[in-house]
Formats: sequence, C-alpha cells, structure tokens
Amino acid sequence: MAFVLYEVKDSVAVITINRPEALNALNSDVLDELNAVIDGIDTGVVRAVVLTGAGEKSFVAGADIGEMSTLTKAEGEAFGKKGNDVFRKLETLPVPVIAAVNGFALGGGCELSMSCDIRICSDNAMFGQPEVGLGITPGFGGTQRLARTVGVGMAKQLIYTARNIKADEALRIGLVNAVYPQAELMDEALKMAATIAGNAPIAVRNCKKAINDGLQVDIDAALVIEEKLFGDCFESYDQKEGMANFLRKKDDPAKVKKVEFKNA
Ligand code: CO8
Repeated sequence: MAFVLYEVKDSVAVITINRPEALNALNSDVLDELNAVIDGIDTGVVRAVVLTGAGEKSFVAGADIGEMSTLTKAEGEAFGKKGNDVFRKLETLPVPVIAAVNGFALGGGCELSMSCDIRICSDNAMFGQPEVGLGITPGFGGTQRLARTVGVGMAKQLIYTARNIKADEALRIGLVNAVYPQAELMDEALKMAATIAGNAPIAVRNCKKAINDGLQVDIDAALVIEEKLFGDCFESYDQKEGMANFLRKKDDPAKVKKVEFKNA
C-alpha cells in the first residue's frame, strides 16, 4: 500500500500513516487504505496495535483540506461518514490500539487518535480541532469523542476557539496518558503494547468491549455487560492456567513462572 504501512512482530501490529509530504493528511485514498488494513488485522494473532504517523513532525495534520475544499453538502456528509466508519471500525477493533502521536494531531488527526484506546505522545506533539477556523465542524467524531475524553466544557472551549494545544496541556487535560521525548515514543508504545500482548488475550478483549459498550448505556445495563464478559472468560485455558499459576506460586514461590497465554 502507498499510504498506510502495516507490520506485525511478536503479536504486536504497527500501522503507520505514510503520507509525510502532506504531514500524513487524510485524503480518500489514505482512508481507503486504512480501512483495508484494519479489515486485514488477524486478531487471532495480533494482541495489540500501535498506530503512528510517518516522520518526526506529524501524526496526522487533519483531513485533506485540498480535497475537502470543493465538496458539496452531500459530498461533505459522505466524506464525514467515510471517516466516521473507518474510525469506528478502529475503535471497535477487538484488540487495544495505542496511538503513538509523534507530532501534529490536528482535526482528523486528533479525531483519529481519539478512536484509539490509549494516546501517548512525543514532546513536540500538538493537538487541536481547528475546523471552525476553516468554516466546518469537526467531522470525524471530534464533537463526540473529545467531549467524552476531556469533558464537555473543555471540549467545547477547544472546539469553539479552534486553539491548538501542546503536549503538556494535552497531558494536563487527560487527552494523552504520557509524554515522551520524540526518540523514545515508539519504544514506549511498543513496550506498552508488548505488556498488553503478554496478558490473557480473551480477558483483554473482553475488558475493551466491557468498557466501550458499558459507556453507551446506563450503569445497571453496563454492569450486566460486565457480568457476561466476565463469565465469558471462564473455562478458557487462559483463565484456568492464569489462576492455577497464582495458586502454584502461593504453594511454592519457586514454581513462579510467566504464564504463556494461548488466546484459548
Ligand atoms: N490537508 C492537506 N494538506 C496538508 C494538511 C491538510 N490538513 N496539513 C498539511 N498539509 C500539507 C501542506 O499543504 C504542505 O504541502 P505543500 O508542501 O505541498 O505545500 C505540507 O503538508 C507541509 O505543510 P506546511 O508547509 O503547512 O507545514 P508547516 O510546518 O508550516 O505547518 C501545520 C504545519 C501547522 C500543521 C499546517 O500544515 C497546518 O495548519 N495544516 C492544516 C491543519 C488543519 O487545519 N487540520 C484540520 C483540517 S480539517 C479536518 O481535519 C476536518 C476533519 C473532519 C472532516 C470531515 C469531512 C466532512
């Protein structure tokens, strides 16, 4: 693929938006390729995904302004749906996705990062929803996910003012979980992905589903979702071996070992 790179190593996948000459801006071709890459992820093998942008300047500097500039109302709505469908597919991917935000995450770039489970960034990262300065609204989920991520008041302030924020402010408002020097960002993302990949895959997947689905409903319904996904873990090899390992350790600390979870 020309615009999206994909590699898998040791059950961790790395997706790289690869259009550095346009700061990895999302045009239709990039979105189509990202969609195809997500469709191709084998979640029987891949246990965690890292998403980043090519180069050291930009994660994704937004949707492609040139492509959007001549859209009709109907085409604008269709383009918004195209992005929303791809981002929602990423958000509901069964395995966790870590956004390693290595620079600009503006407009559609900020929105793409918010479709990921976890965001970490480099110290040169910049986040923002500059759309109202371009005469449009955030259209790839920003009005919805930013409010859900940093709270309604902060989201409204950022969106209405179109003010971009640096990494330290993104950390302070909870938009990212951690900030690293640029040179360390990918190693840290891969380390976190490896930690996730080393845990019981069915349990990790069920946690993601419980959190995501539970946030869409009231607390009583949410707890039922949790109960079902909790129950679903039982009778698996991973549950039996994970618990047996703990009991063996209690019995004799010399028997301590790292459980090799089998995703079964
Ligand atoms: N779209 C297209 N091209 C872009 C974009 C973009 N979003 N961002 C950067 N580029 C291109 C530039 O045009 C330039 O290309 P060229 O070399 O051919 O002139 C190249 O990338 C490098 O950019 P700059 O020279 O501008 O680099 P600077 O370091 O001077 O500036 C900035 C970097 C500050 C990131 C600047 O490029 C910028 O402001 N970019 C636009 C950021 C922005 O406004 N993003 C939001 C776009 S709107 C959006 O994402 C809406 C999402 C929802 C869509 C819903 C559809 C209906």
